[in-house]
Amino acid sequence: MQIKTTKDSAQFHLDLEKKYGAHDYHPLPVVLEKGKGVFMWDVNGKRYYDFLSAYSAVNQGHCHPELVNLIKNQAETLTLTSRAFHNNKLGEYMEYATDLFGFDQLLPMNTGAEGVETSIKLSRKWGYLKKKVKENQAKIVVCNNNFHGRTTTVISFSTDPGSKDFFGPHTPGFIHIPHGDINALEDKFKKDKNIVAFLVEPIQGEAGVNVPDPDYLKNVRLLCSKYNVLMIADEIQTGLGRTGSLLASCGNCNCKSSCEQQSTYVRPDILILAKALSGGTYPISAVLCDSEIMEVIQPGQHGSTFGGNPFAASIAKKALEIIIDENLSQNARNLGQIFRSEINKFIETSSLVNLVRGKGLLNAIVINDSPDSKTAWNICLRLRDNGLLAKPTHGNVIRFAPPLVMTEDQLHDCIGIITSTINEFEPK
Ligand code: IF1
Repeated sequence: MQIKTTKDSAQFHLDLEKKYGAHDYHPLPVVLEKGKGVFMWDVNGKRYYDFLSAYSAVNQGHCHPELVNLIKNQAETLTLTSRAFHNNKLGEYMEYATDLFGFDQLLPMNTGAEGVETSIKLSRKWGYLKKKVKENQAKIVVCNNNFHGRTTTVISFSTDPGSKDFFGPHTPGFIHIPHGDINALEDKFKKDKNIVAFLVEPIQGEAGVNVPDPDYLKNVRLLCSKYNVLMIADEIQTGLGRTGSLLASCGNCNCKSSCEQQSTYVRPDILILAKALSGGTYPISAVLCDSEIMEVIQPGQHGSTFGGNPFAASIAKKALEIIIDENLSQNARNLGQIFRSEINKFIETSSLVNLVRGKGLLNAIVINDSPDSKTAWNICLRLRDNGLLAKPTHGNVIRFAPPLVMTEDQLHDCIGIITSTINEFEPK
């Protein structure tokens, strides 16, 4: 006789997902039920530090009380009108966000991939109407090992076979260069006058937290201006305080913290935000640029059912205010420096960890094992048992990205869990 699992058992939920759900993920075996701040609890009441933040969507911490209260109020007031009509939240959000990041206008969408698609459409049409590129000849430069989402045009320029293969025919018009290679970028700009944009993650997250040279983005900015190419910064994962400043690239952001990047201010032509733009409560993305670019989209030429709804607009404005009011960029910078410093000390005596890299609270460690080994995965399973949730990116890289509201004491607690867990795997 099959023993009936109760609804509060993890296995009950795992079985349902396995039977009724697409198998498009390979999650760590843990079933979560509650989140608050830096913590999540599973269905058995076990508490975990969240060291992934839903891939940097929960920068403000789980269920931030100000967001929860706002959501409760707005949910019983007005959630969706469609853009067929105006609503009383969108304009104030747009004003706040364009002032904060220093751009003329904002186009509201929902997912990050939609934001990236929007930036591609804007760049192509700007190329045709303003740069006078011959129609259907526009090219966009992208980086190897990029991750910009999973829609068919976006995966068309992925270099990851798992994301791209068997989803063709792929959208043409993309040129690949190595991330961080400024000479390769200029080489392409010199050779192809049909290039209208360069789409870049300031730090490549999924590729394993690849941090370019400090002056890379500044040089990208100079080249894009020199060759009349739009610089598109995909800050969906690196933005909103994650890397220790409001944005990893753009400096014109009125951030109140003494941003260490003051000297390397870079302002892209198009800025894409998502994830923490809602504090992890709702899919919200935004594309910001100046009017000279935004005006190529005229009424009826782009949009979405939920883009700019009053529920999302009110959430996004509050989510941004929390980042500024709670000085989360500064906290991320301070705690990130402590994290890398402590892990570097640990590395001195570890044979398993090669290096730690990152900026702010977007970090990763590289495990000294082959990329196809199970070591990183097994370490994450033990981290789970020891009360901390993280997940490998590609192969032997483990990404560490806690909510930016973490305290220094909590960080030291987590560092202790991470180092003691890795020690369990050190050769005896
Ligand atoms: C998954 C990865 C991270 C992003 C950047 C655009 C998007 C993302 C820089 C698209 C989304 C998410 C997608 C999610 C897991 C996660 C992820 F592992 F897939 F690659 F963070 F690194 N630009 N990243 O990081 O935004 O459409 O998802 O809202 O698909 O598994 P989205």
